[in-house]
Amino acid sequence: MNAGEALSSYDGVTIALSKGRIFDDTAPLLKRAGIVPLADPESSRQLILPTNRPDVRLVIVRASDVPTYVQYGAADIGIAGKDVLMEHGGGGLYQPLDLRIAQCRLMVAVPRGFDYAGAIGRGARLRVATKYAVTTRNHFAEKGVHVDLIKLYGSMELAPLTGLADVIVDLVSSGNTLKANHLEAVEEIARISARLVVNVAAWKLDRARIAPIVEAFEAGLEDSA
Ligand code: PRT
Ligand code: MG
Repeated sequence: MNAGEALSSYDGVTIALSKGRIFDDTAPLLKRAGIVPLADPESSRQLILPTNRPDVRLVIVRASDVPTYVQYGAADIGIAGKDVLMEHGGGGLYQPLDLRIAQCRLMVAVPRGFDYAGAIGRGARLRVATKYAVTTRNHFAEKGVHVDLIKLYGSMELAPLTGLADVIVDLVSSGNTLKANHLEAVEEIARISARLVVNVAAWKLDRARIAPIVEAFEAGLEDSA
């Protein structure tokens, strides 16, 4: 058996999550669930992290790749922001728990002083820069507002400052990033927090293996509520 086969034939539970704020906020929940990673994803180059429990391992992926790993069953469970799940569409995913971590809001923001309501009232066509193309398109379609969507992969705040776009759609928590870039939030699209997601097929066909982990997370949430 080669190393790849050995890894893909793992018969414990695989949890996919991203490093950074999702891992930082999930670590205490994992601990309350009795799961302690044996390496720190910030300093380790390992992408598969063993835990104190031989039947549980973590895989470290990009935040926006978490739903994909779980959808295709490469991970049984994932932790992802609602922003990422809305953009992915949620196919193949069961979403049993709101973990209430990594909270923020998905907002429309404009340069300070830009008359957003006026522009919409006049039926102006807005240029909107965002990494949330699907969610943004849906939001403005529901409002009946015509937009030209400009897909970016980061630093949305720069787009209005350089004339790339009129408005942006981005996550806001403290509001400091908007303020530092002379932007202001004008509309909330969604309240965001991280969710625990489960591969739908694994949940139906292999619940005895998965449910104890989901229940341990749930119990940890109740303890802290
Ligand atoms: O970095 P990578 O491209 O791999 O992915 P990512 O940027 O999506 O990952 P990461 O780790 O930055 O964010 C993971 C998840 O954390 C997101 O999907 C959200 O669900 C959640 N989250 C919560 C946030 C924030 N709060 C947040 N404030 N993600 C990003 N931000 C950014 C925001 O985009 C903006 O640039 O922080 C800035 C605003 O913060 P304030 O405090 O200045 O308002
Ligand atoms: Mg990031």
